[in-house]
Amino acid sequence: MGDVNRSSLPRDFIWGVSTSSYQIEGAVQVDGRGPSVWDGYCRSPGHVANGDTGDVACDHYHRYQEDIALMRDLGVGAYRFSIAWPRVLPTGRGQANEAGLAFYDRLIDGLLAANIEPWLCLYHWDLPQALEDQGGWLNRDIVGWFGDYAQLIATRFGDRVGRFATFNEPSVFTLFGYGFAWHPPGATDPAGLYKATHYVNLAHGAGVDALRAHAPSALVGAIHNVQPARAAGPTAADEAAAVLLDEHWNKAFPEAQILGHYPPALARAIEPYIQPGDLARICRQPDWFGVNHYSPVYARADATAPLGFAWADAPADVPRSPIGWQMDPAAFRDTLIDVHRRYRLPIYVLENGAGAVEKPDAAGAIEDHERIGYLSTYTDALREAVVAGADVRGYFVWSLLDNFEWGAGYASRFGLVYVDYPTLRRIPKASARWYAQLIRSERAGAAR
Ligand code: IFM
Repeated sequence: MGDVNRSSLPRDFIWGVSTSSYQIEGAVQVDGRGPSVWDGYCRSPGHVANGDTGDVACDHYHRYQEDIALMRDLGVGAYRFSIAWPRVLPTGRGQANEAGLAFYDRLIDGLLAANIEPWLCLYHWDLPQALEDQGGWLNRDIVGWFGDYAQLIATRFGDRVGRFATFNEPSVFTLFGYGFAWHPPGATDPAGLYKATHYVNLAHGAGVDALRAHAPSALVGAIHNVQPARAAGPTAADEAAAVLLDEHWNKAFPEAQILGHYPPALARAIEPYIQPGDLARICRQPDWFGVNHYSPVYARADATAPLGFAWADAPADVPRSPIGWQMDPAAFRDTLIDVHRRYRLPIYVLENGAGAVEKPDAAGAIEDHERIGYLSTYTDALREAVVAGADVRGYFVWSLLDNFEWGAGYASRFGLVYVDYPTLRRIPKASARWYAQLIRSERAGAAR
């Protein structure tokens, strides 16, 4: 798509960074936080590389001021983080934990003082274990529990937070948790997957209602992973598998939440769990659409697989990031254009970035030129999407800091800032300097 210059972006375009609670906070037993499903899952052998846990992570709970200072140095206009549900409601419902809420007060106030807009996500996968013990996402009562939690958060922080998201990547934690056994609760249970999908969608609807009722001036959305779902091979069976993956990965949540229906195969699978009025409860016009995007995903036919398709790797000859994820900026551009055409909402890219296995060089620096290359080509692709008409209004790098990368533990690093885990020292990488420079020049361009 040729030459696209910086001025293609809207004047008030937001440049930000993202993180999530379990991946950075640590302090899992501090100030009354209750256990989350990830605390137990990490302790169960074989689930997380190297036996890593989020017990300490980046110790952001105690070092949030230093992390805000890092964001100020980057010059970001916004920071997307998530609340740890078990930190504010240790058993998931009932009595709130004042110390946990006070931590987020301090974080939000610190961000505002640094002129950084807080974007608050209610759920980035750390379900309170006490709720999992009552069935978790397989118990329809969780819809009400989530609504109550959303009310608590909106009431407490709605005076200072203008952007709320209900869920981050709902298709990842449901598909990996109930379809592929890669996340808690570690099941391969198609019926569970379809039930959980529907109850998460209902919880989204309840969450939007609570946020709008108790934080009426806030703008509310959800954050979806959206990637082209491709066939691993040229057969019709693989093509059909890719269509199924597309429904599960890209459409299970936004179609129900924004268009009011499930895509065809999922509609049949979820039908037993749908009660009259459910789709109306789920379908709430959001104020914006959050896109998380890294690379395309692949499926191949497998008649023996519980979901009728198997996860597949990208073709061997594609360009890859240092941790082996396909790099395909054109797919990012096309995804943004598709999301725009399909949902007609303001789009914010709330995650994009590259993972690597890194350590400082002899001079103590992290010269992450491959990440800079990734970010540079992907932000160029974003500009192309805007020129093609996509209403993209912000871009947030995943992630501010290296952090706990779920099943990969601490081995995969996505941060603009390196974390030396033994000492918890933060070292901005070359990509942090690159991003700060990009933001400065974009701001200067917008001011002209
Ligand atoms: O670290 C994750 C994040 O929690 C959700 N989106 C993808 C990131 C990289 O794997």
